[in-house]
Amino acid sequence: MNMQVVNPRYQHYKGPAAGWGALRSVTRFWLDSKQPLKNLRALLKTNQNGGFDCPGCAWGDSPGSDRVKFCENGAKAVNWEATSRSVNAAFFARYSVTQLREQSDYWLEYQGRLTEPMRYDRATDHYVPTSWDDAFGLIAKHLKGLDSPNQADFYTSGRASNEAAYLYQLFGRALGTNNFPDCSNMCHEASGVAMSQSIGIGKGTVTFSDFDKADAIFVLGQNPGTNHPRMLEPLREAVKRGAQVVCFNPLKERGLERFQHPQHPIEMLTNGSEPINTRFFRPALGGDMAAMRAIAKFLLQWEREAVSSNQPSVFDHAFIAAHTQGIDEYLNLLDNSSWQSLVEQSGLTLQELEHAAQLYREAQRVIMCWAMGITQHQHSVAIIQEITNLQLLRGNIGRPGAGLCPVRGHSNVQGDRTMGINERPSAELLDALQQRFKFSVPREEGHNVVEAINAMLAGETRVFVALGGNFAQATPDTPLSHKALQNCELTVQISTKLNRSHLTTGTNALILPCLGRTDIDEQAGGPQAVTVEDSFSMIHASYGQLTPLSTQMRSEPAIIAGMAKTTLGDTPVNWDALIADYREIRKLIADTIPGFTDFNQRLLQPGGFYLGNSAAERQWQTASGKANFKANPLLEDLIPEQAKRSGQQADLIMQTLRSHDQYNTTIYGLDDRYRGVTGQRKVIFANGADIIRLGFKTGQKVDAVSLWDDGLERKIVGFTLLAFDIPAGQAAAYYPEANPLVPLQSFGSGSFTPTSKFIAIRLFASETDKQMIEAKSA
Ligand SMILES: Nc1nc2c(c(=O)[nH]1)N[C@H]1C(S)=C(S)[C@@H](COP(=O)(O)OP(=O)(O)OC[C@H]3O[C@@H](n4cnc5c(=O)[nH]c(N)nc54)[C@H](O)[C@@H]3O)O[C@H]1N2
Ligand SMILES: Nc1nc2c(c(=O)[nH]1)N[C@H]1C(S)=C(S)[C@@H](COP(=O)(O)OP(=O)(O)OC[C@H]3O[C@@H](n4cnc5c(=O)[nH]c(N)nc54)[C@H](O)[C@@H]3O)O[C@H]1N2
Ligand SMILES: [Mo]
Repeated sequence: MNMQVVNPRYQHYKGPAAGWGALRSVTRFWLDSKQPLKNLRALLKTNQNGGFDCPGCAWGDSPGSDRVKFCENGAKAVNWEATSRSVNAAFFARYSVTQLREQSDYWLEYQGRLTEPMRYDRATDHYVPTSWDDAFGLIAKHLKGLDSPNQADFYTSGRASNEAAYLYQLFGRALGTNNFPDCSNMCHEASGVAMSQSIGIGKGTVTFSDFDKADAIFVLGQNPGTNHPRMLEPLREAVKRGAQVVCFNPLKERGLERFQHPQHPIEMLTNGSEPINTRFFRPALGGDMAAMRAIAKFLLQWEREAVSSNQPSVFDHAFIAAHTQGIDEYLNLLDNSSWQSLVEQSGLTLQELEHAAQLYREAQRVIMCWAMGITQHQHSVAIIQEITNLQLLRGNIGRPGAGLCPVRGHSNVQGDRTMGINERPSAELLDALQQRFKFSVPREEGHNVVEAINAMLAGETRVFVALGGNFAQATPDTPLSHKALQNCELTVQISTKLNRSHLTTGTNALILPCLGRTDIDEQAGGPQAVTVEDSFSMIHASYGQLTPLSTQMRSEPAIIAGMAKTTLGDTPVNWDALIADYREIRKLIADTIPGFTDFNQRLLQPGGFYLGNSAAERQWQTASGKANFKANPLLEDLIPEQAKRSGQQADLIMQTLRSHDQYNTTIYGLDDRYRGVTGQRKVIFANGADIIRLGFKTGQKVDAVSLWDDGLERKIVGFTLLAFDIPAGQAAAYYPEANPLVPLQSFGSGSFTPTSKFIAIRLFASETDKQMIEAKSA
């Protein structure tokens, strides 16, 4: 997997998910890390007691300590972090920032780990070495020079540990702001918003053991074969014991079809594989709300038939009476939703919808899982509330084998929220902080990601600090987001690897190199553990295993404490003492965050501890004290008004998604094995019939523009059009290459999440192609 250029290829992939293909791929990445033996030792410590938490996804660990607990893409994440290549002062002396900007995202991260603190020198357009003290001094000077603390934004990506996140929010709030935009704003925000309103808690209600008990597992808008490979095992086990695994996905993702277990020797030797799903439905983009509503409408019809013929009820009346409110209004809405509108919007036939409803009804215990195909739409909050309504009808929340499972992305994104990384913090959290630390806690709401970009563009935000992530590439409307960062007086990136955000500098800019999950974190009090929370609300410790590449790197908590101490002095805490021994941070967490009493002691439990979930216990922390049926009207038209007002007709509706060789904006390679794509990422998948209808040929280079009414041209150029097994009218392209098409103002109602899975686009024969042809014929 050297940075060699492979000829772009495109060929149907016939193999199963995981299996030999995965093993081959892991081996390549592993050798390429340049320290294969060290990394093998590290890999075997992934997700083990006394080892580190996988920096990949937020899927929980299977109980039992004898199992290998990493997957192909977890191994890639580990090898990517644990490389021996370094991006140091010599590297930055060699390349100017302008030169670096010419390189691909793939090339940038491939250069290795950031190993020294660097300051951007505008005069020479180079990053130059700086000391930690000078870096902290520059940050303090800028923060103290603000007219209001709300002129600073503190971004967090979801890899930060609980300890780092807690200190970060404490620092920001002690400074006086709730400006904590985070990757969650672009990810599962809608899940948190929807579930908080419906069931009084924004987190999944199931744990690992529920997957062994469910009669049906619905997987909506998720591609676990690539993004949560460890989830394939429980899905396959479920199919084996006769449970239903029902997928809703417009794409027949390989990882949702067949699975070869990399840790089952017989399956590997015989090249056997097992099915992952029992039924696959392919809805329209954004069609899941209508699909869920149709299932509920069938249940209502069958419930009425059961009542009139004295058959057992379809609804769980005891649960509904004791635990919910709002059912009448909801049932009215079901009666008033026409079958025709549900069929049209879902993109599924009435027969398919009825079949899905039967599968749902026949299962005594149902788990609903979902990810980005559900959360990145204009009406995501309503879609998730419809999923919840359905579960409430049959009492499928708060009993074994049933519940809601928003499958999180980043390995600690859920924990970061628990620690208070939230631009709209609860009064409970703010009161607890005020009481414990005796400073006047800011009560005003802060910026989410979209609001932060708007504030930077307007010149209201002057300092931008990022605890990880790649803000420049992860956000929508790329050129605008870049302009926003460049508008700041100071941008600070606390990072492990070089990315485009480092090259999209404010007037002043800093790169602060930090330790990653795999690195040993040695402090005055000895090597430190950090903690994380997975999608099942399990909290456990993570111990780095590898010697850091450079003594100049610092841990995230140490960097935050350094910024805080230089800016605020020893208030509201003695920052140095917290860094000497992270148990001191955990004591503060125990004092202020519910559920963490005796934090340090409970961490000693093998496998960690369960934080608990009120809804799982059928306690509803809503205003009504009950679980709420939410009667949201169906959108009349999924295409937003603003797109229609552009006066243009969309050719296709496009979603942006992840390839198999990437972790968000981190590109590990140019292949997408399960979709048959090799050596390229600038592709647009479309239906063969659409390609003909629009007058193109498969393999042709095209440009795409998106429709919006603000007069800006949003365009991506020179993408190869590929005929793919995708429903008519739809297209798909990779994130982040397609992000310039997502309008900043196109976000979910109530969630502010960019609508990355629903973009109205038009296609044109590529200008780059035309220019080439003209050049040739000249
Ligand atoms: N290896 C690897 N692991 C990862 C990540 C990674 O990039 N690489 N990213 C991590 C992060 S932060 C996250 S949030 C998760 C993301 O995990 P996923 O949500 O699985 O990621 P996406 O690639 O965005 O896939 C979205 C899926 O939803 C489908 N889809 C799109 N629109 C719709 C729709 O309207 N309805 C339905 N039913 N389906 C739809 C797409 O076809 C696709 O299969 O993975 C995490 N894990
Ligand atoms: N169009 C479109 N846009 C999307 C999405 C989509 O599906 N489509 N998905 C959205 C989603 S779900 C998410 S979560 C966001 C992701 O947004 P981000 O979390 O901001 O982006 P990442 O690509 O995960 O960040 C990668 C960078 O994080 C840094 N990093 C890695 N590990 C560590 C660490 O341990 N500590 C620190 N300090 N830094 C580290 C490295 O420098 C690396 O370059 O993107 C969103 N954007
Ligand atoms: Mo995410």
